[in-house]
Amino acid sequence: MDISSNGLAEIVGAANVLIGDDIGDRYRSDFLKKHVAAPAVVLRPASTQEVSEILKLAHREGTPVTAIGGQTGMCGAAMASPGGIALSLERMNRIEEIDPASMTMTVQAGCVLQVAHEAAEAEGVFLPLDLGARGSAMIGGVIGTNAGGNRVLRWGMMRDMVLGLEVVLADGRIVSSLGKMIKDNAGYNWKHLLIGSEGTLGVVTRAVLRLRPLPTTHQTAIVATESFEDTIRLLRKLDASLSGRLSSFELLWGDCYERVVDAQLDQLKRPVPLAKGHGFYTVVEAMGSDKEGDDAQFERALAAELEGGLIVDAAVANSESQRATLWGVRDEMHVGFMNLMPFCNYDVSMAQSVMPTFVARVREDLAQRFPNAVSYFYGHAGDGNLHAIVNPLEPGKPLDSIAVDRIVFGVVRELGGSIAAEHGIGTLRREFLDWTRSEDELWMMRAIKQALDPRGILNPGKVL
Ligand code: LAC
Ligand code: ZN
Repeated sequence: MDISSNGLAEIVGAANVLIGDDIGDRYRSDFLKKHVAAPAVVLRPASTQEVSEILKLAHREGTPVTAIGGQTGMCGAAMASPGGIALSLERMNRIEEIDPASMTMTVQAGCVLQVAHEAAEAEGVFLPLDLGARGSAMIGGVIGTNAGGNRVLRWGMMRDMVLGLEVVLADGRIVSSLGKMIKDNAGYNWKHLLIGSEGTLGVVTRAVLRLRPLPTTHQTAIVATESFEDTIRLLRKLDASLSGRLSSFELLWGDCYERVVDAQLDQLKRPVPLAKGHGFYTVVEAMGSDKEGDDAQFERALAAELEGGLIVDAAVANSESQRATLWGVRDEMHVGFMNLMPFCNYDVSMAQSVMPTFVARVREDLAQRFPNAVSYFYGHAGDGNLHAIVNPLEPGKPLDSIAVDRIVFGVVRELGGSIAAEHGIGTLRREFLDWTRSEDELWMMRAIKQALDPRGILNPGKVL
């Protein structure tokens, strides 16, 4: 597109049209730094109206547009097309309203998740969705990927928190449905179609989010179990004995835990919170509002399982700094895997009952094809969502990620799981979408895409 003469500067102001060297790295890559985007221009609109004007223009000219936020995605969905527009929502970062009576907050898409957390908390209310990238991920991106994170077990994924949504469609049409209702069954729920569509069906500009009572207590522990079956038994028992207060259940396979805590001790001087050598380690957290009762309930629940033998070792956080240490094991796992880079990483889901089969089968199949391969498993076991890190360790050869994908997704498919639990499809998983979705499902997706974006300008090449 001809950037100088097409009126973009009139829409967003010259200072918000970035070209050439002014396009910083932040607009060119995402969390994994696997992808490099080369947009012709970065535009930073300040309002929904400006987004609409940009899309009208792009639609007329057939220019690709990729909405971008905090760039913490992991599948390349926010990598703008070469020669296209990167539409950064960063200036649309306002919290427009917090309505404690209705338990909602209305935010613009460029608001950083942690800023939304803190604003809600300041009003005595709670936005439950949380993830490691909270300090940079923006609400629009979190909605675009339907992000999950560490508290899905109790409060659900992002889609469970979006009550109202405003989007700009490919032709510039603004569709605004910023209601505050939990229940709204008037016709097709287009909102849920847009959530998780990775910028391919519309650009999210504002949302009404559902809030919850702010927990005033939290209890955090790391517990060891010997078998996967025991771990899931523990999950079910704690869910019941903590009266629904169980908020996180983050599992690490024993060898994964060892690798991470060794590296964290070495590099971050973080003490190892629980002795190594057990089969499984889980960061468990409960949240509540009963200052006297909650700690006691948590300790009773853990003590019962220690006594009963389900838990074989445990460390309970007695202070905020101990809590941070325990969560550090999980939130900063990458420290343990730096020297395995580049590696393949996965976010798959399946029934919890087949998870041990999944791990065993992946390891077997990997060993056959790549005799030196290493694989580590962890994840949101409470949600049936596992992460895997795999390096085939073929010195001197480039990473054969497609071969590893085939192995991992082959097992996922056999076990009836999903190849993309929470990170989305982007470009990284696109070739495998039909391993997890039927022809008819794909037909339906294409029909929707065609109807909403007939010229194919919205984030082309992503998802489908
Ligand atoms: C996690 C991210 C990678 O759970 O989804 O650590
Ligand atoms: Zn995750």
